[in-house]
Amino acid sequence: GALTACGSDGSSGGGDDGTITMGFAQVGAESGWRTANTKSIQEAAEKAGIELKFSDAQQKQENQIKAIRSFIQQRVDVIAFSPVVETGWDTVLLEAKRAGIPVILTDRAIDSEDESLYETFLGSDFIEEGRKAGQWLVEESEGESEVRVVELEGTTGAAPAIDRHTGFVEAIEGTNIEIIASQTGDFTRSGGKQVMEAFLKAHDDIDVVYSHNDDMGLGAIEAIEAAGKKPGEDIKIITVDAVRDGMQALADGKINFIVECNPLLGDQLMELAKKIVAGEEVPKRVLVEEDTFTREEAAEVLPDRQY
Ligand code: GZL
Repeated sequence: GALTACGSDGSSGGGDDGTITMGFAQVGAESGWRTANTKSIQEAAEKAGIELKFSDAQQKQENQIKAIRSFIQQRVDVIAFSPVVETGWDTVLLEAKRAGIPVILTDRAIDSEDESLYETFLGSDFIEEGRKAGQWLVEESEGESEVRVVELEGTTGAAPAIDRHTGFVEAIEGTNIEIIASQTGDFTRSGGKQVMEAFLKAHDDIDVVYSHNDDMGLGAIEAIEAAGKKPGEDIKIITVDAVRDGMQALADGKINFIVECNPLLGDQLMELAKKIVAGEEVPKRVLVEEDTFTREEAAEVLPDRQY
């Protein structure tokens, strides 16, 4: 393992003055959620007195792997990252393990069999988010003959995309709700707009859009309005995240229901990092608190919304 410097009080980890250095490999800047998540991490590091080395991978796995390798070279005290997709991490995480540098997963998970490759995973339960979205639609569709859903999926292979689909399908099982088309919009507004334009050309009987994040849902609104239909009325929209722009569209009646995915993980991340560097035990899985919002609830909370 690494020769972690020991401060005068015998505390392990951190530079010779005890300052902890964290390398953070972020997914990118693809959505309002991601921007809020980055801000939370940077502000929390500042507040916690942790020196942050931050990289933006523009949603490319090879850039995240390069960043992690560079953090290993720089001998940071702890590495944290949000894996853009679930697979392909074992090699580089083994390198971190051999270098004696602990790794924290934030936001998204990996599917590795080897749980020793990371100390903890701090993030949402995406399957539960998908269930909440599906359950709302089931209640909303009581008495309807048939409900046809098109699905705007997040980045292919990403934990939130895989799990939000799984949870939604589980919730609508055995009901009159049917997903007639699914396609990735890569979590971006432009991606959501392009896919929705294609869906509208291919299907003239769409009742609902289930979008894995607000940004793609906002893109879908543009496409629906361009097609002369009323989003939120002719075609209902359900999204996930609850960032400001999504909540405004919800308050305006263009989105019908939003499942919150809390991006403000910064403070919890820095506390976990301090414990890990100090050699303390931490839980393998740390969940974040999050809610759901209807139109009335959005109007209430919008003024105080941090993101
Ligand atoms: C979810 C996060 C997702 C958001 C998207 O925790 O990974 O990535 O839902 C973001 O907005 O792009």
